[in-house]
Amino acid sequence: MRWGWPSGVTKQAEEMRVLWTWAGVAALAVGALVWGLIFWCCIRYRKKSDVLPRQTKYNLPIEIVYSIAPFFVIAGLFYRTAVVENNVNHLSKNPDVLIRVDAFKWNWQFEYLEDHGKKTVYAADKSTALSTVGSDNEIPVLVVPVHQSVQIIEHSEDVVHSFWVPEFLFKRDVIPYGPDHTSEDNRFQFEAVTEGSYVGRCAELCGTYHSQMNFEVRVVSADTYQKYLVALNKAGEDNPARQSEALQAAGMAPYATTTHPFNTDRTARAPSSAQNPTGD
Ligand SMILES: [Cu+2]
Repeated sequence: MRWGWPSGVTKQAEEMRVLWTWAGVAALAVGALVWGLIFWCCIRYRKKSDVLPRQTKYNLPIEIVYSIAPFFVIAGLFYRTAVVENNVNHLSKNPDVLIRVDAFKWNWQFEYLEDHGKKTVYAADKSTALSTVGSDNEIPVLVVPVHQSVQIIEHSEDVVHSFWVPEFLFKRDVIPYGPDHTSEDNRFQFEAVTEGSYVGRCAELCGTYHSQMNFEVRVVSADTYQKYLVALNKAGEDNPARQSEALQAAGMAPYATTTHPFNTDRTARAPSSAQNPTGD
């Protein structure tokens, strides 16, 4: 039973769904009790004659019970919410995959920093992380392995953006902290459980082309993910087509399939391509 809760594709989204379902069960239980008491009173104490019934007031035990009972209901809801929230915000010391997301007006760059504790760097230049960046006519694609903990470090080059994947049921603001970091870049972590392609969007109004600041998340098998990293390395650092070449080499569609460049219509499912920048 999900009672209108959208289906997510991460472990975290499923935890939220469970909280929602049980909150619904609790609400229905309270509802059943209240409806039951109302109908019981209506029937038990309906008017039977013109004699004025015995008048009662100030029942202290009942008043104490109905003052304290809601406190326990609220405490229970609060506790479960706090537990799920902590799990959703949980960061492991050693996530399986560490990726830096750079947001800028108006696109995204994905840097694959670490894979199981090992730095992923271009073989030719051992200091640069494997990365891809979106452009006016190519949607940036973030590839992550299924059933692995993926930690994201968010970094903004200019203004506030927000990393949002509707199917993750999650978004997190990307805050620019400037050169003298007064705080740390936002981090979050997820574990995807369903392979597939999911559209991602910027969810914080960030300027003229905010609505076109889309990306795509590909959740793939661990094997395909490894192939993708190898292919990225092979495609080279200065190759403008490295993303599409690497996606294809790893056996995936070379361009985003959930969104088009310059087309924010979420129902448009035809593949985007560099040759078709307007998406029509
Ligand atoms: Cu933005």
